Amino acid sequence: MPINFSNAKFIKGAHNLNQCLPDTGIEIAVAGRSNAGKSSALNVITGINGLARISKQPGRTQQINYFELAENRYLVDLPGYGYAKVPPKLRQHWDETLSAYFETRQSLRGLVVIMDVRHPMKDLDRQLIEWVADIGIPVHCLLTKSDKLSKGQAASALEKTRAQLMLIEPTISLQLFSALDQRGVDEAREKIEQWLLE
Ligand SMILES: Nc1nc2c(ncn2[C@@H]2O[C@H](COP(=O)(O)OP(=O)(O)OP(=O)(O)O)[C@@H](O)[C@H]2O)c(=O)[nH]1
Ligand SMILES: [Mg+2]
Repeated sequence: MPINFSNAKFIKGAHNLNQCLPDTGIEIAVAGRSNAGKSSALNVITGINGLARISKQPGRTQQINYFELAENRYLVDLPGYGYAKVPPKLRQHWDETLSAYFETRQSLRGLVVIMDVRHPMKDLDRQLIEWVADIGIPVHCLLTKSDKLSKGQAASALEKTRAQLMLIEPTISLQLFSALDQRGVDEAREKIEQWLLE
């Protein structure tokens, strides 16, 4: 039974662990710096324009957002990190909540880390990837906004990042992506589908 990404439906947003969906399904989470292009990637992967915006709250509210793809199969949009204007208390809340999420969530079968191809592997990206890989959660990286670079520049960013990821955990996969020209969308869907059906 292949996954039909265009069935994605926003189910709920959670601010605390006790508001999360019951830990009984199979889910793939998406994380990345604020403004990296997470919402845009989710929209082109599902093919639903505005899907990720549905859950956007006014102000700087951030949430763990659940999108149902099929029975018991979910995409989870995690709060972005690295946004300088987030109040320290809120940042601490998410640091603690997401640590607990990664460490305890049985349903979580893979993490897609979204990075701007022009600035990959910032400190917070690296910390997240090292930590999640250490827990044993599979990681796939999307180097997005690749439309902003020439083919040669993008290829060299890909190889440089691949070498850095190899040193962290050799099983981490990565690819070029663009929400603008939809480069890499099929490859991203394949990875997510493979994890969801494993
Ligand atoms: N050129 C280009 N622009 C992109 C791409 N993906 C996202 N953008 C732009 O980057 C900006 C941020 O995109 P979002 O998808 O909102 O990023 P986000 O990670 O969801 O941001 P937050 O939810 O605020 O953390 C927007 O202006 C997008 O139009 C891409 O592949 N190519
Ligand atoms: Mg967003």
